Amino acid sequence: MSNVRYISNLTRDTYALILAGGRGSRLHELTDWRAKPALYFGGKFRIIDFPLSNCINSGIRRVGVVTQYKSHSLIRHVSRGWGHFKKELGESVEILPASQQTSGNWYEGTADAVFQNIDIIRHEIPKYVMILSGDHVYRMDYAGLLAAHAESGADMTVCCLETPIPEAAGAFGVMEVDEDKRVIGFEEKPELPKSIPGNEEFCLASMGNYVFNTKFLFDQLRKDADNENSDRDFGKDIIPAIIKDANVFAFPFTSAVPDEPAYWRDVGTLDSFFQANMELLSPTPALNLYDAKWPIWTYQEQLPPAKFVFDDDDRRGMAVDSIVSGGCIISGAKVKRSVLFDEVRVCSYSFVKDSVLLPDVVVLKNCRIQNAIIDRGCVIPEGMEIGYSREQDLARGFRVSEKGITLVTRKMLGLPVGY
Ligand code: ADQ
Ligand code: ADP
Repeated sequence: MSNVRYISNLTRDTYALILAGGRGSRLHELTDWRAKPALYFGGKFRIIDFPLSNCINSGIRRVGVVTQYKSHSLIRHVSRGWGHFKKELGESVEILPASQQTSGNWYEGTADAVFQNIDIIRHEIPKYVMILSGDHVYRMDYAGLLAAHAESGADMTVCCLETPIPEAAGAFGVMEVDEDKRVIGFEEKPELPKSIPGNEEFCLASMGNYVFNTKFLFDQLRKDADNENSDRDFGKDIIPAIIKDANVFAFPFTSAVPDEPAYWRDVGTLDSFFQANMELLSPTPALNLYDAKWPIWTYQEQLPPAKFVFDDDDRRGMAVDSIVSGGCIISGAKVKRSVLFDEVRVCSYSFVKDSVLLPDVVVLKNCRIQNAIIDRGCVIPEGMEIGYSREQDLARGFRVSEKGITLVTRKMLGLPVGY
């Protein structure tokens, strides 16, 4: 089965479609002006870089990125960073915005987003279509999934993750499988998920990643398009409708890199976004961005290296237990346990700890910041304290999350909109 030639034929015969149109409403103002897949992550990446890198690292070289909601920065990023593939070599990363294809309408649900691009997929003549969520940070070798799909004789395969029941309730599609991993039940976001027999605290959650035999997929999408009562969604409509008559199998999510833990994070809330960024600061994080075996590719600007300097009063500029990206300058200020994206400036006498600062943030003098997410381009005025008093932060119009993380955006600071 693990015959390399066999697997490379499977990956060559696959067209991957990354669904990247989601709103990410639980991220509040962080996704007011960018789609969730365009959200920054890990010092120099955006979420979309993870599924795209997984495709490339798995040998899948024909990829479509389906966009819809607030797609400007997503499209800019994908075209700058992923636009260099050579069609002549059978490689392409294409952006597929809504309103371009069949009906001229916005995509209704996820199935409609694929349906409206049937002609583009058909043109590629793939044997398999892989539909991937663009909303999650994870490392996955899709070649293993394809091999399992081909071997089981499935019409469709759904990736699944054993998930604690309280986490899955109301949030994920949950499936039941038989001893051969055939899916025999599927409920979209049930309030009371069915547990895994013998493992009562966990259920099998869908990761929103699917492989279909192409013809089977097209047949189901056409059938669904004729059904007036459908929401045109894979989880709500397509999967529950097909499991009785078709061969649908579950594929348990496994690590992309042998000997390293499997990594998957839903960064759908301010707290989980913050937490997943903070985890990267550990000396041995579950997601090792320095691993040359599974590189994460991105678009990066040409920037000078980060700089740490004494200020005029001879105060040392320093950062410890932190990720500091290109173009940053820390002058006479201290940064601790924080993630600083490109071109952040922290000025004299300021102290930043346990925080995520997105690109182009400027922290002026004498600020104290902790437990905060500062959105791109914010200029923090001299002497401002953030994250020290919930009441003070709320009074200033900042958002404070359930777990006490303060979000600051340009708009909240009264800075001009747009960037
Ligand atoms: P949801 O989490 O609700 O459930 P959904 O909003 O359907 O996810 O989005 C799935 C993916 O499609 C995301 O990457 C999103 O960005 C994108 N997307 C959403 N609407 C889109 C549209 N109209 N056009 C283009 N792209 C769009 C799904 C499944 C569940 C499963 C979870 C796993 O329905 O069964 O458990 O994903 O996260
Ligand atoms: P990113 O930081 O993800 O690159 P941008 O800051 O470039 O995102 O914003 C994406 C798009 O949204 C840009 O076209 C920008 O001008 C627009 N935009 C951002 N913030 C606002 C706002 N508050 N009001 C109107 N448009 C905005």
